[in-house]
Amino acid sequence: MNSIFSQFNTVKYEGPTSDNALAYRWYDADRIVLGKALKEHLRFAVAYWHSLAMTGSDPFGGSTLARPWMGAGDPIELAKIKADAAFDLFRVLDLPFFCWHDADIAPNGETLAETLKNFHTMVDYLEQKMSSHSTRLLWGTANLFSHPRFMAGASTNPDPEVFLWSAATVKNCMDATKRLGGSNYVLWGGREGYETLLNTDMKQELEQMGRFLTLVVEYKHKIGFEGQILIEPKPKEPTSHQYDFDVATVYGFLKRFGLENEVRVNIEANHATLAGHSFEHEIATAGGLGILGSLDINRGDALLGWDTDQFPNDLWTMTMSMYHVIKAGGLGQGGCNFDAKVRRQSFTPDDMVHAHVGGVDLCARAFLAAAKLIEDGKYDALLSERYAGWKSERGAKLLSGELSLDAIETLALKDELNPQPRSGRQEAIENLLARSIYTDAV
Ligand code: XLS
Ligand code: CA
Ligand code: CA
Repeated sequence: MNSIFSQFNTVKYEGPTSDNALAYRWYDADRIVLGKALKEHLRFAVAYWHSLAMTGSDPFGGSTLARPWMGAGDPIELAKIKADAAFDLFRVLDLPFFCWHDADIAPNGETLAETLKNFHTMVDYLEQKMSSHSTRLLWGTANLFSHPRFMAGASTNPDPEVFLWSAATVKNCMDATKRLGGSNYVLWGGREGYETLLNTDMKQELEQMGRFLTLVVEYKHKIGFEGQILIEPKPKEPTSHQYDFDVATVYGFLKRFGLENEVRVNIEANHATLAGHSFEHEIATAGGLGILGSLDINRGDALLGWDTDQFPNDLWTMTMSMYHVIKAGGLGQGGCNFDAKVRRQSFTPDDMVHAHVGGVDLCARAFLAAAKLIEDGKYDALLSERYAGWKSERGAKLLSGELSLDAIETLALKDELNPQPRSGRQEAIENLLARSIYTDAV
């Protein structure tokens, strides 16, 4: 079957010295690193919504990416042409996973019943495609934000009819994710937030959101879905205040509804920066709280300050992010999903291939550099030395809870304390990391 990607051979690993623009230089999928193949650590996924459904439009102009499935015709037939192209792109990139929203793979209908019928027709088609391809489903999700009915939110909508519609949709998306062997089910709170508090009962809306998530977790157990349920934090856009602001906020929400052992997070790089954090900060926070689930790989544009979803290109940031992933015990059932889109002017099919090749290589190179840092041990030794006091008998006692505040006062006076400032060694650490990241990664 011909598609816009048929002209491309499968991208192969050719090593760092290759001058073939469409080869992997760093992503040697089967290379064993820290006891496991690189492809099993990273579990790369292609995002259906950006790579197949995105039109190139922005707030100032319409579509620039004219794809064959975007013209006039029978909506299901067009969705099948899109699916054929998707699996052809997966073949070219040779990546192990993909992700979808219901609305990316199937057309909306007039009613809920018709929308669900279209959806299941396309899930059947994807199942058939997957039987002859090696690409698996990393996660499925529901688009509960594009249609006007969701303009005031999905589960947090003031109208319970929208809650009903959304719950029925998520139930069907979870069924489909399970059927297609998905490793995770993601909930991004598209319009779960508010534009103005003047028309918003925040307490009421958070109750609704907690109930919705509890229903999702109960249903996961009811159908025996073995994937993880993931919430994707984002601080703003489209609403000015999104309830799932960042990892720490999500953790507080999960604790409140008793779901902290049931739900993890899918962390997106550009959402981290929109929240005023770094990607590695969000990963380290989730790692520390034991809720790291999966990653959405991309970057923002510091000069624009909105969710530009560009392919990543910063080796330093990605290396430190991978370092914290490894420290958190890895991505487990999660993976690295390219929630990234080509720029508006990059409308040719080869732009799509170049974008993924660069993103894959950047992440693979960063992972290799992070693994090397850990194996080398110098950086970890500097950190251990900085906190060595807490490993002493006195440090351990302070953390154990056996000393009250007044007992600590007695101890402090008895020991005639005289703590001396010590260098934080920031520049020495930066130099150590720079040497390792930019020269030792091969
Ligand atoms: C939007 C989000 C979205 C989620 C899935 O900003 O990144 O694409 O990843 O709904
Ligand atoms: Ca995302
Ligand atoms: Ca985004």
